[in-house]
Amino acid sequence: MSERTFVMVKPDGVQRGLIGEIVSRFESRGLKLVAGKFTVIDDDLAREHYGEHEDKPFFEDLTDFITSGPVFAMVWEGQDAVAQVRRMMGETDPAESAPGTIRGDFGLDLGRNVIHGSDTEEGSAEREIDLFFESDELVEYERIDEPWLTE
Ligand code: DAT
Ligand code: MG
Repeated sequence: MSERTFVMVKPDGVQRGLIGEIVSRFESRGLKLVAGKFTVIDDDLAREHYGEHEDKPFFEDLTDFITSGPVFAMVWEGQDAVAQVRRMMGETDPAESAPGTIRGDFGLDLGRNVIHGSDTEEGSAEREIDLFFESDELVEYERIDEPWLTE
């Protein structure tokens, strides 16, 4: 089923020049870019975005890090997009992530894992998309290869 997911190149990924590489992987996979925003997250948005972790010992470091520089926030659409993006990202800890995944290819450390993607929990992707984008920032169009991507 076609669905949308929220993805973000984190400040480390931006500073390390990985935006293009990461976007390219999703594009080549056949996912469709629906929205994109290059921005610096403020503290309120960071705390809301990572609200599920507010009681964890790493929460302050996490919100400090995610607000420390620009991020590239995106919405990608496609068949099973939430789970497929998570598979392409690898594990939360780059050290545990297989080569070939984004974190496994570009990261070494749990606290600098390059990319965020919505988890597969019901409603997570919608919640994050709504946090970062207005509905008129989501662009509806057909990609020319769509008929060739799914049976
Ligand atoms: P994910 O980003 O894979 O969805 P998560 O939602 O569990 O992982 O955690 C959000 C981010 O917080 C994660 O990308 C990196 C950081 N993080 C998670 N667990 C951590 C830990 N034990 N120590 C330090 N940072 C952690
Ligand atoms: Mg998560």
